Amino acid sequence: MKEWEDQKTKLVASIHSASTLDELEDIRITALGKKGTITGLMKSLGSLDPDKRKEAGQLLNAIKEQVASAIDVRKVTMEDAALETQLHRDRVDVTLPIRPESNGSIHPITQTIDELTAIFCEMGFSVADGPHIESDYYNFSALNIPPEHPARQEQDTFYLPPDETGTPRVLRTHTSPVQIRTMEKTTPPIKIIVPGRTFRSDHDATHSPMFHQVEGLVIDKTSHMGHLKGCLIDFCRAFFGVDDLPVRFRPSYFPFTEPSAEVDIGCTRAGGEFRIGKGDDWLEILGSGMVHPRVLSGCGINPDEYQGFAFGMGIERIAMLKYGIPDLRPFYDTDIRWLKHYGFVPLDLPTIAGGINR
Ligand code: 2NL
Repeated sequence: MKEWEDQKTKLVASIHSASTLDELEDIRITALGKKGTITGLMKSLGSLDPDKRKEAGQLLNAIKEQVASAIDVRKVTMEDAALETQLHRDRVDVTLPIRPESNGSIHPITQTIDELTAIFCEMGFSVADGPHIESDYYNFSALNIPPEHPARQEQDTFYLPPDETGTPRVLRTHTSPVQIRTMEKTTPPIKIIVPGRTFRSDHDATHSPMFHQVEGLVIDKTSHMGHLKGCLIDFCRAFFGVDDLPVRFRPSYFPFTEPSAEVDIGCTRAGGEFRIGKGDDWLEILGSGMVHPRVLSGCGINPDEYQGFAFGMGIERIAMLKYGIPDLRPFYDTDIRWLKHYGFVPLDLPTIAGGINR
């Protein structure tokens, strides 16, 4: 039995000094394999006296377990070391400049989101996001959109099978559900923008079933229509890079805001030319309004204490206007030639004067 202990000590020492997984496997086979030394000793137990057999059996079992566990421990150590080496070898230094021959580019939607985010963040907004799959409540009811409203119709909305509780689900048709979720869980002041994907069952030359929107929400005790106007005028001028861009507010209607206003910017269409800036014509780019008291109270915010404004716009639309992109459909074609033409140089960091350094 002393021999067995010595044999174990030697085995464990060789396990510790094994330097490859193959070597370790050889040791395992030699000791614990079908024809292994320990397996052999186990087999020979049968020839011992019954009174000695029990004690010897227990000792051999303990030895076998100690050897097996030493192998397991060594194996994990070696695998960890191998992974460490590989991670070190495959390390990528993301701070290196891009290769000059790189022909990747930033998609205009990404660029536009980066630019408008920079503008609103400069004004003190934070960015929020949320799920694409929403309940009917967050997408419609919480926004004071009545059950019979045309926006809820199957022609316009992608309905999904209800969840396990039977709640009807939709692909969000606007990013507003994210603002609802934020109002539910935050005590004002709130000042967020929500850029993201939205979905409507509409597909033609000027509509895509998946498109992008950015919405904004400001809730506090004192924000009023004057703040809404100042905020959106500043945004339009910064985004289009025209200091004296005319901006006009037109009365409108949305179920979730009261009063509501659509926002037009000045442009010219004289002589076949289209240009944003001072001119003889107007172009609609935004919807906005003071958040409806019913929407606030539905989120647990007291409308007698808090108020605020909200707005929304289509990102494809403002990207097309700013960058002179004539057609909506190629946005989603991943056509490398289109991306080369309309894409942006990577690492051309967005600034609030975005687009000028193109
Ligand atoms: C448009 C108009 C708008 C909003 C979106 C909003 C969200 C909440 C509460 C109140 Cl949670 N309003 N969003 C308000 C006015 C207009 O979007 O033309 N979008 C493309």
